[in-house]
Amino acid sequence: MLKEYLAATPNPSTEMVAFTANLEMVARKNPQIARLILQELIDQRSYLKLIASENYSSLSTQSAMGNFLTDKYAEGFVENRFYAGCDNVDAIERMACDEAKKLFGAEHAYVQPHSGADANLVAFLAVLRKKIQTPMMDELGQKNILAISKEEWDKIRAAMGNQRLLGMGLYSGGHLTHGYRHNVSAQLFEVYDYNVDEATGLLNYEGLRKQLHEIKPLIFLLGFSAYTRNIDYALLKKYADEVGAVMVVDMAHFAGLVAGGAISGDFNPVPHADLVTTTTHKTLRGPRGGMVLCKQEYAEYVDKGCPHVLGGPLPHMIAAKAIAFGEANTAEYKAYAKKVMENAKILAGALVEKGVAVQTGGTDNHIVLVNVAKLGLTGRQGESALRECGLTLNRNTLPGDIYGPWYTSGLRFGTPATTSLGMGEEEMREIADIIAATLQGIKPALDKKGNKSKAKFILDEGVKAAARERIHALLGKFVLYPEIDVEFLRKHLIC
Ligand code: DSN
Repeated sequence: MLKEYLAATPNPSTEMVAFTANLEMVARKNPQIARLILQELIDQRSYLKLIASENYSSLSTQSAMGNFLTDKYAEGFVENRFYAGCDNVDAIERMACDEAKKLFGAEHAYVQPHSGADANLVAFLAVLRKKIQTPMMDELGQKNILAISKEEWDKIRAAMGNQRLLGMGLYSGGHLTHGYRHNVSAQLFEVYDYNVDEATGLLNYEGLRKQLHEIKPLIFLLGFSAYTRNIDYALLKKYADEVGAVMVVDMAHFAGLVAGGAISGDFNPVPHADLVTTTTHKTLRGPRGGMVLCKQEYAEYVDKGCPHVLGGPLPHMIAAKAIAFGEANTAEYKAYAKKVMENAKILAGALVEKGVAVQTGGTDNHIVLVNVAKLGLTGRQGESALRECGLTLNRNTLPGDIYGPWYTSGLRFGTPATTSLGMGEEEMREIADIIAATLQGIKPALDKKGNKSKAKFILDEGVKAAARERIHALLGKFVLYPEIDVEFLRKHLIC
């Protein structure tokens, strides 16, 4: 393929050469995988990405993660490895940590977590270890956390005393790793949750303060997967200090907005929280992975994430994180972060104008939450119908959800990916119009007894065709990775 491309192209682009060579090498070993990689690009170009937690990383970031760094074991931490020959990985990891500290103004950064869930575990274990170093914990420290039996957990709990965690409830927008009963966080801690007001969808700060005083948690966990308003971390840190709680903020969703300065001051958790966890691939637009930022007093505990919690670090992913952090520390990225937020506000406002019920009436970040139960639909019906129309997004539970976590009452939209493509106000209004027309053009299907289905729906064919055409036109103007000539690759991909 590469030879044909070079022969046919007077001015070949580096990106196309690299991608073609890469795909050709994959195709030599497994053409089906090569085809699926290409198909993923075709799909991502064909559907409008409104998943709030997804984005498009740069091709430079992707190149940094696809190489022989993957072959190196480097358990431990910079200059304290359990393997020989880690000089290059040390340099890469040091660089990634420095870039992260610079980007977020953090005292300390740990870039090894493989995901946001891992980052949360590293933070939780760091708090536990710093607070209470017990012989029991040391003994179990090397054991896979999932292999610790219930009896052992009970002993650890008894030895450690206060192990309460206060986190945001799942229906209010909290994440599974914030104490959901089927997640290991619920086994590590005695979990309590706080919730938003069902009528307003907002956090109640005085209520939270009261709960903090009643529960006196070891960890006060903030952050969310689905909440659309700014949170005053400066104020909540004062409340946490009143009861001696360690404040941990999971900023996975909005890290990119913090990095770009679009979320700042009291709403930026980094200067206020004891520890901050994040993913690196959502608004931050880096490779798939996680990270912990913390105050210096937690550094030595956090840096022991591997081997305490994590498997061996992934040096290729750490290299890609360093590239992405550098990309985020630019004026261009600052403008991007601001635009992500502006676009979300425009999208929310335009949906409201069209009679769609937007939770809290709008947004302060990149997320827009819509209540489709008010249109007589489930989130599942809305999600599937919109996908048929060419929009990808996900259903989401809402406070007091009448349909539960599988069907849900809500839809979650996000603007990070469309903004990466370069879309702005005009496109947000067009997207809102398509969403509203689609949601208003669906009816739940009826079963034989006349009961409304929670999954099946009837979508007007005319509405669907019109929506698809409009999405196609939008995506034709904002092409993902325009340097990649998909038609050429499809034609030449050897099967
Ligand atoms: N998948 C992420 C989200 O969508 O919020 C969190 O796990």
